[in-house]
Amino acid sequence: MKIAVVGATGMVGQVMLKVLEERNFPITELIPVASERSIGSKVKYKGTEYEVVSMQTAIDKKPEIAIFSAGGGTSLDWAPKFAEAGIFVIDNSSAWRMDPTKKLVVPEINADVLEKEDKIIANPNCSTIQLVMVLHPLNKKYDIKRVVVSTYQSVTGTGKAAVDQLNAEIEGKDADKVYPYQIFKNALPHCDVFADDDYTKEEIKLMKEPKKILGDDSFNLTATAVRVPVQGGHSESVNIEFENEFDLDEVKKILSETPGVTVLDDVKNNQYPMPLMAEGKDDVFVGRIRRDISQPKTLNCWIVADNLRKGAATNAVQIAEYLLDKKLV
Ligand code: A2P
Ligand code: 11C
Repeated sequence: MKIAVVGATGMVGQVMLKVLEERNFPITELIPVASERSIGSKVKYKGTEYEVVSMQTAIDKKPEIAIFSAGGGTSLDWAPKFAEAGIFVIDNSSAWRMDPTKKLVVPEINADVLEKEDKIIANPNCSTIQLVMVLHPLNKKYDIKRVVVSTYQSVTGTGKAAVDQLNAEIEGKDADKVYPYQIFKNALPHCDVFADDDYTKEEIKLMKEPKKILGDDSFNLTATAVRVPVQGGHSESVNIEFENEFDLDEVKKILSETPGVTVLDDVKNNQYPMPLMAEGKDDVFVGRIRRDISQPKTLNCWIVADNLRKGAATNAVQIAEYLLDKKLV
């Protein structure tokens, strides 16, 4: 299978190559793509160097699948051109997620919506993916009424330039600022740009995408997204109100039996998920699972995942694996 990785030089693109390699995805030809300024440079895959090519060259090589992680604008311009050439696009940007003609997929939850005709498939936002991995099994059992989520997001979610800003600030060097303020020793209640009603676009993604993935419009979500000086993954404090009563031990059992979710919840021994332990792992970790004592039928929990892996690259590669497995490609 010929695979193009669009944005191969970027933060997610690099992890994409690693995940494809680790999962031994059956690649006969790897086609790395980046912006014009990177054409001719090299990326490594399975110990071999591959030359970065242009978008058009990639289309001309006719890969079966192109995994895009090069920003929304690039996807809007180029994904339709790949699709017209018969190439499946798995797009990691926000460009197509809420388009009613496109599927928004977390394989453990709704891969079965995919059909041969779905040439552009949207990968959800990283903070959405880790959230729905926990919401989905609980929604099936107890029927969610409302979710309140506050995020603590890694700078890796913004890309390489943000990691450079944090590292430069740690070292006391002059940094090119990606954020409007210093991020080291700080917390910015500001992920992505401000949009409608004074919410950020990141918060809007968190409020809209879960309903589409779960295929359930009957519950509501509200979100506050915060950038913190962390690199290993995104964390989320989540308050979930159900329509039905739950049993706490049963909640833990359901989550521990959910593929792709690991329960880490032993407060007597200080065991709970953290970005440092989630970094480099594919699972979504959940802990601090407890009853909200302020109101009935309500649960609090803490969800952490490596935003570059399950939040981006791993989820996209799992979609590609599904297409292959079901012979859709
Ligand atoms: P480049 O390295 O040439 O800038 P990050 O989110 O870590 O900043 O990475 C963004 C990725 O998207 C990089 O690989 C970047 O390539 C790529 N990219 C940005 N703009 C384009 C574009 N117009 N066409 C193709 N790739 C792009
Ligand atoms: C962040 N969630 O951490 C973002 C990164 O819509 O795909 C991914 C943005 C997106 O800032």
